[in-house]
Amino acid sequence: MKIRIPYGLIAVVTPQIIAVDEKNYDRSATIAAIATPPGEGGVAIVRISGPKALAVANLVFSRPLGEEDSHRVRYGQILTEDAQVIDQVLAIPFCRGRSYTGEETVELHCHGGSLIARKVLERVLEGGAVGAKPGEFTYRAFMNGKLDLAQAEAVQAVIGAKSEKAMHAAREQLQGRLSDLVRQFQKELTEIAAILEAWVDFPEEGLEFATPQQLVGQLARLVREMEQLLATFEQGRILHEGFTVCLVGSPNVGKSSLMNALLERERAIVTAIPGTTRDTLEDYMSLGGFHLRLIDTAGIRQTEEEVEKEGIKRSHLVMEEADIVLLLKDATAPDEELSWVPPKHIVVWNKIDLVDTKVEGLAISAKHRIGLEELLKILEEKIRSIEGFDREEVSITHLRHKEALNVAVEAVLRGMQGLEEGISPEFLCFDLREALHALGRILGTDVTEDIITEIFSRFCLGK
Ligand SMILES: Nc1nc2c(ncn2[C@@H]2O[C@H](COP(=O)(O)OP(=O)(O)OP(=O)(O)O)[C@@H](O)[C@H]2O)c(=O)[nH]1
Ligand SMILES: [Mg+2]
Repeated sequence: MKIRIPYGLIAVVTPQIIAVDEKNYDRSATIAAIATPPGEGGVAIVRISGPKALAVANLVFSRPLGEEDSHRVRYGQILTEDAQVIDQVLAIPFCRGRSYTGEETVELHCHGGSLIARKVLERVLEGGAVGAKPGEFTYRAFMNGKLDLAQAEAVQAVIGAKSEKAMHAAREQLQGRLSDLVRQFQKELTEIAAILEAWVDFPEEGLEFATPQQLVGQLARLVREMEQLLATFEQGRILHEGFTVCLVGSPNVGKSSLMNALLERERAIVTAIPGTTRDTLEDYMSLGGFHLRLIDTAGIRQTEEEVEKEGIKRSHLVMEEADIVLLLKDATAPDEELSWVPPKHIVVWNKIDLVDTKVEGLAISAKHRIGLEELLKILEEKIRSIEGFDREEVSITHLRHKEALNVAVEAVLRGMQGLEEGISPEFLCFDLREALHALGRILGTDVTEDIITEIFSRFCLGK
């Protein structure tokens, strides 16, 4: 016999936004914005979306546009109220919801001057559209079921991706790989919850569909899979923020020289005076498709000088947060003892051009660019050794997703424990529902409007 999923549970897993009252967004309005970046360019796009998109376009465009023009390019002019030409444009209507937002949309491709684009937008606003808020187009796509929340977040991640790897991960999330996995978790949890609910309703029949041991086994497997996904947060974070490499050492060992050598430009001040770098200094480079965040720091030594002291304090702070610390040492002074040791560091001997004897370990010359390839190779290996980078698995990149998954894991673990202790199935259902709700938050089925607003307000205008 097949188990029926009770209605209450279907409601939990059916995509819908539960607590959105849309005080920040008004979906009855027709919105418009310039969708291309500010500045001069070949083309600028003004996007109009909403119930009156075609009507607004028809007020400002020289040719009538109808539903039969959907997905076709129409050439014409944007006209002022008294028929003066503002610009020659291409208009593309998207009708019957077949658009990014899932609403009637018209794109106007005008000349790429920022003034022209603004004039066209102003005219569109005169025609009855209202200016869109940041992310409002994607918000509508989300509300119209074109994207779930994890996918919507991926849109911004795709736009903001700073490395090949980050773009790949974001694209996967946009295509719904993370969402599919979360839905799979939801489906399995729902089935188990349904069995438990049947048990609540018909206790005399006992657990007809599965023994408590079987259920515990299934839940344990789910927990393992969710924990595996959680473990990818580390790589996700690195994709998102970059892998932080911090250069530390005593004054004058060549940290700033190495920073410049890696960046291939004179980013940091280099002098023969110990204590040159006072503040932390950061910049980015790419390595093997990864995004590297390099931080140069003030040389660490005993000092009473106030500015330098503050700089050294910052060196210590940066060291604690870095993914890897390059501890630079001067090969001409190999016996120097340090009174401090950074966490997870690699020792790099610099200035090997000045010593005749062979130096053990990783040895470079920042000034003469010797050994840099070896150093970069080691750094790349370090990044790749992080859990999951080699396997092409789905990763989570947002703290929000991590927190939701954590809640789900905790709830399922509580449920499992309850099952083992023979607790009444009502309580177990409660735990599983909590897990389902938490998973729903990743997809946006169970989030408050504040969270939604927070997410979309981080988007760029016109997206
Ligand atoms: N011969 C040689 N000199 C180097 C090398 N790397 C750095 N130097 C020199 O060492 C001196 C100090 O270099 P910096 O890069 O400013 O050293 P730093 O570690 O940033 O020093 P602070 O900012 O004072 O902590 C400069 O005169 C550099 O030209 C190297 O590989 N070989
Ligand atoms: Mg320096």
